[in-house]
Amino acid sequence: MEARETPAAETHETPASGQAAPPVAGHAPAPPTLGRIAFTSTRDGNAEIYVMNGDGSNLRRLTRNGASDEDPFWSPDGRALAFTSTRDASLDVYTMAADGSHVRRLTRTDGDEHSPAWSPDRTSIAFATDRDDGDWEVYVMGADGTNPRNLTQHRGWDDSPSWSPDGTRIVFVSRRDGAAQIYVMGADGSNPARLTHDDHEHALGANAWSPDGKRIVYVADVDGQAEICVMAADGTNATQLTHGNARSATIEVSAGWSQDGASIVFVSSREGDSDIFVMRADGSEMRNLTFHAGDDYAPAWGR
Ligand SMILES: [Ca+2]
Ligand SMILES: [Ca+2]
Ligand SMILES: [Ca+2]
Repeated sequence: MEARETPAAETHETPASGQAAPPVAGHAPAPPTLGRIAFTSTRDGNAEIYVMNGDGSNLRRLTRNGASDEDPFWSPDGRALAFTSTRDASLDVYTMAADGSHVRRLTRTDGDEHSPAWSPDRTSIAFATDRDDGDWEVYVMGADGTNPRNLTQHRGWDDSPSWSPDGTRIVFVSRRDGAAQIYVMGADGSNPARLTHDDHEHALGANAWSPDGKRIVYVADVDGQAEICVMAADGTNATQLTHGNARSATIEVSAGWSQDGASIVFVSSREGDSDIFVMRADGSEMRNLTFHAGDDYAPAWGR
């Protein structure tokens, strides 16, 4: 496992990014509670989108629909959310204002669309779809749904796009070489390159570029358990952040960054059911924000 090649102690002393929050001896501060976290929960009977403050307070429900509403992703200015819904039959990408109003459907296909990711300049939304022939591809379209383009055009499962903060590159997950691995390509689909080189499965829907552009958080299968890992954006310095217990084959299933890059939000079943957790970017100070028996998943941290 690549993530274990770098001793944790060494990593803490010389973080790959130079940006990791330094641990404070004695009294480590609580994780910053900046911004808002949107997520999906089944707590009210079916999958709906909720938003809460970064400390778990001020929970609000944004969708009320008998269909599944999932996969929220903040617009860069925090005023809107992209999400997916089955309300019109197949999975499609929608947008809504941050208060749940002004819902707009962006895709109209018989195939499925998921994992919408708003570009840093707010003009585009990348997503994954099987609309063509059932083979998943990463697409990009205008933020109004116009001009969809296939960026990957490769046999094999391509999924989970995440933009670099400067908008020039997209990191994604692909099974084109066998087990799911992390790849990066230009925002126009050019020059795809593989970042991870191990035989472990890497979770789909889990990778995210850090706000400073220097790191990528992702989920890797480590000895049968899904764990949160970070690596430098060039694929080096892989470091495993979580170390789940043996109760479940899957512990951590997705991850993203706070806007300031100091914290990571992720989904874990380490306390039984699926909940939203936050921790500092070095893996310390883990906290459960949802504490609800329903399934809570697909977090996105916005301003
Ligand atoms: Ca569709
Ligand atoms: Ca493909
Ligand atoms: Ca829960």
